[in-house]
Amino acid sequence: MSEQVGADGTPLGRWETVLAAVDADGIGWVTLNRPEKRNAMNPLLNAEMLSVLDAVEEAPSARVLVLTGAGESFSAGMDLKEYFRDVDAAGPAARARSRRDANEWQYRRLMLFPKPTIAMVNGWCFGGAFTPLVACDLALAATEAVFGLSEVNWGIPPGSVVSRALAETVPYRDALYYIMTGRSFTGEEAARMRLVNEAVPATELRERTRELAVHLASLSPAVLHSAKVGFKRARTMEWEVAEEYLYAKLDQSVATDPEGSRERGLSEFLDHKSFRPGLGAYRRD
Ligand code: ACO
Ligand code: V55
Repeated sequence: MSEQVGADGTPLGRWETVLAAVDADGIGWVTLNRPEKRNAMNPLLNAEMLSVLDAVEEAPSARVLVLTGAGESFSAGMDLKEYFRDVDAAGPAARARSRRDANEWQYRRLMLFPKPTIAMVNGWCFGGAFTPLVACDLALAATEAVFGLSEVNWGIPPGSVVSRALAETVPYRDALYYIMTGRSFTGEEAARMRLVNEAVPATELRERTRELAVHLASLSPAVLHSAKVGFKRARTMEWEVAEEYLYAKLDQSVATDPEGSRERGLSEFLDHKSFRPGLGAYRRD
């Protein structure tokens, strides 16, 4: 008998603070799940996310990762009680450990994650939540979602790589305006300044995200991986170095792609005339 796959899909494991499941479309939905605390990121969530990312990476059925939040929040940022106050009390070793776990999943693991990643900002998104938001390849938000660099409102400058992530995505004046005023802004404004690709009404967010994820899942995983890592790595390189690196990445992709995408694509266009690459991809199945 085949395994039941419900609307939310097959669970990838059990965690206290995160839900992770792969649905029938191959979408790995990762849902930060402390809705009663607005999905604030505490040390347990940060440690669990490392194991969740391993599970999504290792599941052959998961072709795209979507990161979102349970309830009315994407994430209210770092947990002010458990990540700051309680960790202060536990001493410097505990602080070093909890910073390491947070940064490890929020950008090191996520930024170059081998599968395409989409942040689906369903609601509140504050402070530390900007790091995984920017580390995801693409981002969609509810028009009504509320974002903010609220650090200055409660007494710290943005820490970790939050300001670095802002500098990567939004213009200088917008970044400093929100970092320095602590004022919040909506999903609509986030799309205007290109912090997210697009904002759609909350009622349409999941379907729009699914459509984008299904499209990414239709393309060759090996080619997409090389394309994303190539772009993210080459951003900070000199042109001459980028040329060497991107050619090396291209040749690596062609040499290791288990589907032989390049030869297949050339043949479908040149020999079979079955598709026009300018207007879409050939059918992989
Ligand atoms: N850390 C710890 N607990 C939090 C956090 C947080 N970041 N955010 C919300 N909570 C908790 C609240 O303490 C409250 O807990 P309780 O029910 O046990 O008292 C519960 O979540 C609900 O919070 P409310 O404030 O009642 O929820 P509301 O829906 O009215 O407001 C909002 C939501 C706007 C997100 C508000 O909770 C808030 O401002 N949170 C803090 C946002 C923030 O500034 N985060 C830190 C960014 S800086 C950084 O990440 C380093
Ligand atoms: C922030 C995030 C941190 C931290 C200190 O401003 C500040 C956000 C992810 O960890 O340790």
